[in-house]
Amino acid sequence: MSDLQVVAAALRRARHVVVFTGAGVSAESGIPTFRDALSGLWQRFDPGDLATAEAFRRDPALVWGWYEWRRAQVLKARPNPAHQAIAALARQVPKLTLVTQNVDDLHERAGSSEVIHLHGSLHAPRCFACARPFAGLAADPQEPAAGRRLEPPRCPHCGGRVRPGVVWFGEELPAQALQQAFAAAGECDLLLSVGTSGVVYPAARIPQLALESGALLVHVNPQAAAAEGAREYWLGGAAGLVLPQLLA
Ligand code: BJW
Ligand code: ZN
Repeated sequence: MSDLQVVAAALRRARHVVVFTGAGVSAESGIPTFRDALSGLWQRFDPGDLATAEAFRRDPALVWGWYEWRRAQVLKARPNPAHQAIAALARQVPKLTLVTQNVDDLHERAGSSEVIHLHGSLHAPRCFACARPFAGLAADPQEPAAGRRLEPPRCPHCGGRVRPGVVWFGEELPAQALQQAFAAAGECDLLLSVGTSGVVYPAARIPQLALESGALLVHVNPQAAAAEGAREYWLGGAAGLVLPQLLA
């Protein structure tokens, strides 16, 4: 049996599956990843200038413009066969927990419900000063250029600047989301890790936790993933090709 067949069979037997996704799951929708060698965002932009609270304090218009550029890209994009396969899998197994590091809403638009967002969302900004959610985002942002500065809106309650609702470096992940993800990883029988480089903590502990708790760990990624253990598999290829084959 091929590894694909072994994993497909294990999926059919599994009672609780965790799907853990990263930027690679949205790559085929045209959303750039962070660390891919040619197209990754961190090849073109310095995370220290854009993805920290310090950067926002220093130059809010630079940071806000960059996130509005990314939000406009997501609004134009559509879910791909990988998002759709994950939504379909949830209808086939007794229990599925979907945990994503992504800040887009493509899982939801593919029909997945109760998505656990570890790194927040591009679509849920809040006040940098008082933390109240901000409801006034333009539904149809005119797509600013990648490096275009844009003044963030002001909070209607306190006048503070509105910030993107994402988790920046050095910030805590939402406690409840992280706790739910750890709990699911600790009790699942199979974890599918899809399209993530697995270098950002604490999220990167989730697949390891599943493996340590006795689950099968399956990486779906065109880049080779270390899969040494007897219960660890790597299915090489684009998520939009591999995941539909797993369900077939
Ligand atoms: C495909 C594909 C296809 C392509 N199909 N696959 C040392 C120095 C500094 C900091 C640290 C340190 N050690 C630890 C830290 C902490 C830090 C961290 O982990 N840093 C490491 C990078 C070293 N972590 C944090 O700061 C976290 N908070 C924290 O720890 O709080 C505790 C604390 C609080 C206070 C004080 C002290 C401690 C927060 C991390 C937040 C991460 N935020 C970002 C940005 C979010 C906002 C935004 O979107 O701008 O989240 S970073 C970025 O990386 C984003 C992603 O969610 C995250 C993970 O990336 P992902 O999804 O894996 O993408 P890539 O690009 O890395 O990988 C894509 C993969 O897809 C590749 O493998 C491709 O091969 C594959 N692929 N096409 C399938 N078609
Ligand atoms: Zn406020």
